[in-house]
Amino acid sequence: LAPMHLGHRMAKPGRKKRLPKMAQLAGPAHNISRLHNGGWTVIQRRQDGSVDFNQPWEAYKAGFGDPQGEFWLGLEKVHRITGDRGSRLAVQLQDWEGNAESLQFPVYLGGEDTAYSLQLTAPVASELGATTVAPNGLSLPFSTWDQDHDLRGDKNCAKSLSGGWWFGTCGHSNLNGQYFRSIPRQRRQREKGIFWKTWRGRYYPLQATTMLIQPT
Ligand code: MYR
Repeated sequence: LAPMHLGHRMAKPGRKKRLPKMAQLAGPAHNISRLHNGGWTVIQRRQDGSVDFNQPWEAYKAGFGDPQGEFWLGLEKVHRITGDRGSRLAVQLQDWEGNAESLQFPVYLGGEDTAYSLQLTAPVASELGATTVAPNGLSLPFSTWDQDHDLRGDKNCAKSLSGGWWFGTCGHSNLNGQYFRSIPRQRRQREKGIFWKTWRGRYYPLQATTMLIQPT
C-alpha cells in the first residue's frame, strides 16, 4: 500500500501548547522521527504487549497505558485535537521481519454523541480498502466489548476479536487487538491479534504500531 500523502506540514505557532504533555513524548527514534517536528501528537503505541488493550468504553474514552511505552491517548482528547477542521492521521506499522509501512490520510472524529465516529471521504475510504463506501464517504463509530456500534448485526466485533476500534465488518484492521509475540496456531486466537489486512493480511499479528494526528 503506497502512502497516500507524503507532505508534512510545519507546526503552527501556538498549536503545541494545546496538546497534552504526554502526547508530545517521542517513541523509538526509528519509528517516528520523520514526523516529529510538525506538531504531530502520538495517540497510540504498541510494541511489546505490556499494556492490556482489551478495555471497556470508559477506558477508551479517557485513555490508558504508559505514555513512554504502550498507550491509548483517549477518544475525547483525540476528538478535541481534531477540532472542527479535521486532522491528518498517520499510521505506522511494523512486521517481524524488519519491514515498515506508513500511511497518512485526512480524518475527522466526531464527539461521544456520535460514538466518536471516524469520518473518511469516499476516495480515502476506498483506498484504505473499506468494504462498503457511500458516495459521501464513510462514517464509522467506535466500538468496545461493552458498546457495540459495528456494522455486523450478527456479531460484536470487539467481543469476538479484542480491544476497541472503528470496526465495520470485523475484518479490515484492528491496531488495538491482542499483542502476540508468536503466531498462535489456532485461527480463533490469531484473529484477535493486531492486524491491518491490506498490508500483511488478516492473520498476521503485527510487531509494532504507532498512530499520530496533526490538526489541519
Ligand atoms: C470495514 O470495511 O470493515 C471498515 C473499514 C474501515 C477503515 C478505517 C480504518 C481506521 C483507521 C484508523 C483511524 C484513526 C482515527 C483517529
